[in-house]
Amino acid sequence: MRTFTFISAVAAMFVSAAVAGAQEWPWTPESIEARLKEAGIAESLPAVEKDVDCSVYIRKEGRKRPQQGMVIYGDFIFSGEDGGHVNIYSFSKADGKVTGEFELASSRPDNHVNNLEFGPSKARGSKFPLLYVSNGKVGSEIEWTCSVERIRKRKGVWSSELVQNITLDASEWESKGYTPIFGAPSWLIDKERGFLWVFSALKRTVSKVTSDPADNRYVATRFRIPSLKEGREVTLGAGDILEQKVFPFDVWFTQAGCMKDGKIYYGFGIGNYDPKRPSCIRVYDTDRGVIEARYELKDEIIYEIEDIELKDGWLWVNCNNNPKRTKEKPFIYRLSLPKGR
Ligand SMILES: [Ca+2]
Ligand SMILES: [Ca+2]
Repeated sequence: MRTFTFISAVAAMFVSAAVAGAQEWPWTPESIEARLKEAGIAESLPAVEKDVDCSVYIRKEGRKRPQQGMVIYGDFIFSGEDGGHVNIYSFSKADGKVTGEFELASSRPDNHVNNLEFGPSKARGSKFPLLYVSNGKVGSEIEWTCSVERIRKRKGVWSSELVQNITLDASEWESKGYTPIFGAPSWLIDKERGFLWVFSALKRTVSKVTSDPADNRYVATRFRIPSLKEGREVTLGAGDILEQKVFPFDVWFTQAGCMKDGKIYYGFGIGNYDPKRPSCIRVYDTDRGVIEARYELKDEIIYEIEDIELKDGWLWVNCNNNPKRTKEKPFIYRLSLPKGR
């Protein structure tokens, strides 16, 4: 088992290296914006956020695999890793010490755990809300499935139980008049309004597929949050779409994020591994259908943004780094919200 996990980890590193290294990405943030202006689809882009307050909040210990989705509930930071391991940290102590850990019920080598989200309220039989796990691994047989899990802590032992799979069926979106998505749905919970959103792109965001950023779009699609009474396996298709909003493709390399009251806070880029694909955050206003704020964070966030939480009036940005390139432990940054709110 240990050998198998090790081989998977090595394989995952090669895949990451192939994605980050071999592929020549010809666009910079500036040239993408210039191209969108030329194509007449940059009218609604707001100015880049200035004077951001950004600092390292936690240096996380206990890393086993690449850092991915993160959620915070009360004083508990749940930080997911590729494959399905979750480390728990104290938000108030901010000392980076692992206070607990468990494997997701959906843990498997091709579960990238790209985005973690909590449901709107505490789950029955748990001190925590239901956990919504986005896979995010293109080509995986579970790429289109969100695993819904119930976390338990009993006598100091953490565990997680699978209570539902939500699978997206996008086959009829286009024929029903919606903008289709290429795959890798990122599942977001709008806790304030009680909806489940799927964030993805029209085309896969690699240079082979998106040779021209003017041809791609980011797509946010709203659904109900399926009740557990709907069963263990739920499929959401075109007939379940409540609303869809389509945004300009002005930034590359989707990671993950969170929602609050109709707004999507989403991270992009691979940090300083490639100056053409630096750390960026966008805030999408799904009511108005516009990008509300743009952060360009190449100097502030040097590592790869993985997930974002909004808590106590700040954004908390979970990052991954490459242990071969730095001795630093992976960071969680504290970042100021957009101004003018
Ligand atoms: Ca990621
Ligand atoms: Ca998230």
